[in-house]
Amino acid sequence: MFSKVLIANRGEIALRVIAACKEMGLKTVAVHSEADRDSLHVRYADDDVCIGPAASKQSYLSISSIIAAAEITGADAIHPGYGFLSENPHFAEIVNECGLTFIGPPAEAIRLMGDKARARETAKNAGVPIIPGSEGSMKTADEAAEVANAIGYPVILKAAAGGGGRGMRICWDPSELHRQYETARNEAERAFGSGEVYLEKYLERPRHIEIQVFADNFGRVVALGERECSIQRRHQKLIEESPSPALTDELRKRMGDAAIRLCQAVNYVNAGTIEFLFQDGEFYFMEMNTRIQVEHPVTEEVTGIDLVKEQIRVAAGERLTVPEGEFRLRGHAMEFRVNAEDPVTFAPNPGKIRELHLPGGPGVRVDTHIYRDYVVPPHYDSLLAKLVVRGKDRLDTIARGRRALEQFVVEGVKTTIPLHRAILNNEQFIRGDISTRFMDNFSL
Ligand code: MV4
Repeated sequence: MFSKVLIANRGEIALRVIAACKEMGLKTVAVHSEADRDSLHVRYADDDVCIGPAASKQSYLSISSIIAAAEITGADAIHPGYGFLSENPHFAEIVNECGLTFIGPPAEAIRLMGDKARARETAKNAGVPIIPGSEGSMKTADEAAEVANAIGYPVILKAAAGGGGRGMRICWDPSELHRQYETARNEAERAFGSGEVYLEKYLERPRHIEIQVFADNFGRVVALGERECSIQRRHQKLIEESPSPALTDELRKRMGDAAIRLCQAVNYVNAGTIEFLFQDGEFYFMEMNTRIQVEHPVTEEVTGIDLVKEQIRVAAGERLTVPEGEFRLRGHAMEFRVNAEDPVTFAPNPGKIRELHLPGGPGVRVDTHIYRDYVVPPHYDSLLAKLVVRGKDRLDTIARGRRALEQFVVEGVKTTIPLHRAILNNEQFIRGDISTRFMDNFSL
């Protein structure tokens, strides 16, 4: 086991990793930018190192500064959290080459899944259902038109180096295809440095359902159920829950088995998430995320597994402690992302937290780094807190969510709390009748 873990991140996830380390008896190192001197992760860690100015590029994305911080403090492993360097295969390689351990998957698996067109081909070859579309990425607009004509419109063009909703173009009929293909290529080239695009049939009302997976170095791969993440806006998730109101035990098993096959095909190790689109009773592979995700607590609450501790154990060469045998989800859990944003326009709203009361009591968990008088800096994402509630079933969980959101007080910055309160009173949401289009016609 490691003796000292450096956390290459900030905010609530840095605190989450520190919590796991402390409970495992491991020392911790926080790194921080000049804008994060007064952050809780800096105070809670055993050591802390300032790694640069506020801009992420010069601090949380600075590989050399982070490696130097690890060497100075004698850390033997680095946890990347989510975002920042978490899915950078080059970073994972350098960490390992420096004699440290990257707490995450092998660099090769990160690289392969980072190419969304190759990921799609790999999934297909592993017998995982994919959305009808191109084989890998396409060379010309004519090739794209041929594929589109074969599968029928509408189609969606996606950047192979993109992901998470960036660099996508929907095409409703053949007259648009050539122009959209060129636009997609140019945008992808500018945004990701690669103009490669692939094509899929466009599903008009899908759900986003993802499977949490975990693999160790002894060949064990497990699927830990799903998270339904359809409630999102501008590709930012707002609410996640498990189990999904759309899945049966039979579908859950089939999706889990498909996810496991993909992991085995890429020699995956550590925590990962396979994203699927689900429509009309069918599921299709979309992307794999090779990191711990923001919404991991939802899975922790219904499985009783501490995913971050498992990440650390597996990276240290230990076996997964997940029990063998029949797997089932217990009760229901829901996560509400509380962002420092205008709940109507979704514009970021950084500033000073003047008043704060966090909800608690039965079945309520709040993962957060904020405190009264904390100043939310404008340089990073706007996540303030994750409110995670658990109940015996979905309606029980919704009731608990309403209660917790009523008791949650944040003053000084605008937050998404009022939006969550409204969603929990929406009939369609309560029925579980949701898709990725839910927020299109929802507003306060
Ligand atoms: C799609 C799709 C419909 N059909 N692909 C958005 C995120 C990125 N990972 C892929 N996305 C989508 N891909 C096909 N073939 C619809 C979306 C999509 C979406 C997916 C998940 C959650 C929210 C979404 C919102 C808009 C579009």
